[in-house]
Amino acid sequence: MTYPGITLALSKGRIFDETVPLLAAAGISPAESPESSRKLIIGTNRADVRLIIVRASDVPTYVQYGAADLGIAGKDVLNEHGGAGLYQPLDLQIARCRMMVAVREGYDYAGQVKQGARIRVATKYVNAAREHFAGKGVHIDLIKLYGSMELAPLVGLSDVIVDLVSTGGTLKANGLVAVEHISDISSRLVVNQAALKLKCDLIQPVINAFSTAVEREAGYQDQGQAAR
Ligand code: PRT
Ligand code: MG
Repeated sequence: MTYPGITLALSKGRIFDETVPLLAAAGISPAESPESSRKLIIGTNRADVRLIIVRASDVPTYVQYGAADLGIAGKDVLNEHGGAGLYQPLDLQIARCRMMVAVREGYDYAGQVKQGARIRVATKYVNAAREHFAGKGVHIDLIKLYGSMELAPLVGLSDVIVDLVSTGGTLKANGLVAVEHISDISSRLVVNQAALKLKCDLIQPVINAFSTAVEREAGYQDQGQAAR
């Protein structure tokens, strides 16, 4: 039952895809892709490292309870989870996007907010939304959704949404516009604190390799900017 090596929790899609190069820097390559395989436990080229594939918002939970030793999760997810029991040693700078407030084109957001009216906010990110509007002194009715937030203002479920934006294509396709930037989001490495002590000889080299890879990538980006 107890696995002697280390278990890393990942979600499939953008986080898995952007983690593969970091794993390669640590000498780890997944035996299969979660897109083509239905397996939830994926082996690697190393007998002492395995991956588990979970929903993005479940990653902190697996690591918190020690079912995974390490995980990779967006700052958005960690903010909603609360981060209890998790050591967060690294900002991996992957799966980057922005947490934004968006409304239907033509909606007078500035006017509504100034009036001090109660606005209805639909979002999956209730902690982030509550903090943001509390900071502005705006009263809100929070409507918790689990996805497709863009629909809510279109069908009269809410006045505004709080959602993640990367290209802006989804907002545009649905006649919505971003009106406020709440925060920049990227993914973090999270580590179970007990596992870090017990399996330090296995976990620390992975943290170090990821850290070096992130610094190298940042260096490339600086060079790219300098050349421009
Ligand atoms: O899909 P599922 O319900 O399982 O969970 P999830 O949506 O949280 O997971 P996933 O795998 O889609 O995203 C994992 C992490 O990637 C998130 O927790 C974020 O930290 C990060 N990330 C980066 C994003 C985006 N970019 C992003 N664009 N997560 C979601 N989106 C969505 C956004 O919610 C919106 O619906 O993409 C749409 C907007 O994209 P653009 O390019 O049209 O602006
Ligand atoms: Mg998604």
